[in-house]
Amino acid sequence: MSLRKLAAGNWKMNGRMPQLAEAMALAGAHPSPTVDVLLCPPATLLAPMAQAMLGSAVAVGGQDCHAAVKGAHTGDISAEMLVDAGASYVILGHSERRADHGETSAMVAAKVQAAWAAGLIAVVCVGETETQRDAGETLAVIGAQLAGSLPEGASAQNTVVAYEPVWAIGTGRTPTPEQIAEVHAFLRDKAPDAGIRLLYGGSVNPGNAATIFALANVEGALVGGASLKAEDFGQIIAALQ
Ligand code: G2H
Repeated sequence: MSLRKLAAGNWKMNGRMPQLAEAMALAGAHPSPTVDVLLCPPATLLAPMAQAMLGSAVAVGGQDCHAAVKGAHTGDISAEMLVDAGASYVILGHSERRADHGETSAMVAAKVQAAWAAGLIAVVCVGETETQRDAGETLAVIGAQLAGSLPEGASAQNTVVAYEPVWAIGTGRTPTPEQIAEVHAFLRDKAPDAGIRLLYGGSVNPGNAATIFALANVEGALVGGASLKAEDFGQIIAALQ
């Protein structure tokens, strides 16, 4: 049985309390019988957003978690704390975490284990840099990231994989449909469970969403900038239906 498509909004380090109203408007305006909707706000908004979404079909998620259950890790947040706040998903291994915080695939795999243990669905990100693409290394890089970031036991129930080419993130540039299709076919082949949902992420907007979602093996999107506007994100959700 294939799972529903997933529209995931990654607010990154954007959004303060006033944006909650937008999120609530989104929950009310876009009930979708066929698409799972997920919002991943900054940690400060997680609990109030989860509270606001109670009774709606919109799930909330974290943007990272620590691999440990608890301890002396100043500034970090555990998977169980995300659950306490109302999260059901967590984004792990985003390229911004890999770049800004030196996260390796082994570190990501440890975080995925922690997320699963807490009952969270892990949204695991992979993607090549422009230099790697130009060198013809795209599939090798993505294959290594996937194998290194997913522990034994990854399934459609506990894992989502997002392909996010680093050079397409926040730049307004997107790969060609052929490039996305090639990577997603590769991910479908390499993913340990054929039911794992495969998202595309990187400058998804209302103008390009339909073309991307029409591609084989694209079962949703991880959306950054466009998820900050309820109207734009609503159009992206609509394009997935
Ligand atoms: C890629 C994406 C969200 P944006 O990072 O994960 O961001 O849509 O702004 O490129």
